[in-house]
Amino acid sequence: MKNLKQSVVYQIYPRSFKDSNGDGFGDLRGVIEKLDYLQKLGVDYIWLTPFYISPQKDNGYDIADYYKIDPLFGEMADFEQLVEEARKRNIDIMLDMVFNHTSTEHEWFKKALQGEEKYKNFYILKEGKEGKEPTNWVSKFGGSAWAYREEFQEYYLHLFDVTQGDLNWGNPEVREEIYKVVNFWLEKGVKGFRLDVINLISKPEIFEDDTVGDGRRFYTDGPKIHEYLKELNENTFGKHDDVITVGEMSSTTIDHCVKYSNPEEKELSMVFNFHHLKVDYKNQDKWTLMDFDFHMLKDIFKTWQEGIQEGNGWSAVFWCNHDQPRIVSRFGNDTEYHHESAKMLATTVHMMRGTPYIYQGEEFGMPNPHFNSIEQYRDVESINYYHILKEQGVPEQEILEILKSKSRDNSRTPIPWNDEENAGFTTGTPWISLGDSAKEINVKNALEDPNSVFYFYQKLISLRKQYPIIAEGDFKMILENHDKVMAYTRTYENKMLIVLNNFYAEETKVKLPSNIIERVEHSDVLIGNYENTPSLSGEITLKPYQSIVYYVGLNH
Ligand code: TEU
Repeated sequence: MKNLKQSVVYQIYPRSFKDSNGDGFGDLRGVIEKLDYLQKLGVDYIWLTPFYISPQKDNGYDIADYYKIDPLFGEMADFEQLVEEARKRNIDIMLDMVFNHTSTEHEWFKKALQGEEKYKNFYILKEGKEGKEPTNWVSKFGGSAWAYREEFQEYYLHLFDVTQGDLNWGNPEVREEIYKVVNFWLEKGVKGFRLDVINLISKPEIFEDDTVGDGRRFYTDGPKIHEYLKELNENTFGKHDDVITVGEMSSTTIDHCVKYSNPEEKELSMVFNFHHLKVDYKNQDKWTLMDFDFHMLKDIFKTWQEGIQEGNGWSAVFWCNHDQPRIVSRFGNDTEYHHESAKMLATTVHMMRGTPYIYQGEEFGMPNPHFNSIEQYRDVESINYYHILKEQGVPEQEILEILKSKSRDNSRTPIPWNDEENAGFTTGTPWISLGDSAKEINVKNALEDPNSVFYFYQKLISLRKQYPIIAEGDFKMILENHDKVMAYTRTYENKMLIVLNNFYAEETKVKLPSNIIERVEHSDVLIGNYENTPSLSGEITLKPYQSIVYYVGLNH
């Protein structure tokens, strides 16, 4: 059985990973083709984002049939072969389960529209208030969270797109259906689940206007969330001791996350939170341009790393996923210090307490694509906000700049495998353009260069397996007031890791706390992103984007 704390998960967005049949969309057979590459990297699990039958309004997060594979991605035999081939390489499969909502093309929703009471009760339908929406809640993708349907003579709730109707978890029949889905995939040999926006499933008893916000405080970590998760666990994955789970937690709190992920609670194995990825939002609004606030980033990591540890919970640690811009373009430097900053960012997260997640392309430092026209975008959220910002009178050029740094499509461009036509992703026309760097920053080049970002990730992954301190050590933030360096220690038995990361393109000095230096008996450099690394001393000069991990034996 795999040790969760020593494992690393690799996220695949199949439609952009590798196309095997020339239709321009990546698919499951494409994933099978690249398993040797993933084995070389050394990952333990692959998380596949949704490939089930879907109208693809939200690229598969709008599921119309939980049991079948969308022809875009292949068929069940392909999936079964993928499980088997991955297993041969000691890689297990984690599936993405979207249970907060279904597509409005799901047969439950269709039956509800036809007036079947049983299925109307699968969704959240409410009467309007004085000819308007039942509440003023705002959809995460813009506009009202309610849509009126003539057939219902009522509004239904959709926290996301209008084609994604929220399920009514208060209805035990809905919960039973969900358990069936999870158990179906468990029988196929799946060893992990990523649960999409799972902390939004428990809606309040009473629906009321939010006079201070967009409504999220009423349904985020809602009243019965822990009860629902315990019941889900007990009826599905909890019956298997080799299955891991991760909950995607939107706008959550530490106290809830401890409860979600403390093994004693029997809910989930670990949790994602997104607070560290909002440090470049002006007034918490994503659709603005702002440099990231480094002190805020440090504060958030300190609070979360130390807080979850105290409550005996477990985190999924990460920078990238299919909803986030590429990290090297965001908090790093995708020009002059591309390699250095990609490696530094990798070190920052992989040495933390938690299970690291790598998003496809991150392992060779893939940057944002730098799109220049609205026609290049495909994402429903980006296109909605393009129109919302237009209506607000924001000039076209400014909107394009915002999208260029904030759009979810930044992470959704095809993986460049080599420097051939379409970077070897497809022999057809890719569903979304390749990034502008594909000729230089691609898998082929990364594999040919022994100093590449790829081999650095490979090393980080293997260190985690060799050194228990990386998996088990206590976390403590140090040098909290330093303006350029994120520094922390991990301690385990009589050993310590000292992790130093310069987040800026200038040289900088750090003075290590004397109470640490006094305890050093001997020290080695575990990993660093420059050829020459200074040995450990009270004062160290870090080069631009330099990161160093010291492995220290303590004298007491
Ligand atoms: O994302 C949840 C979520 O909260 C994101 O939509 C996030 O708020 C947004 O991307 C930031 O701008 C999950 C999936 O990861 C996402 O792809 C889906 O669109 C969404 O749920 C709905 O299922």
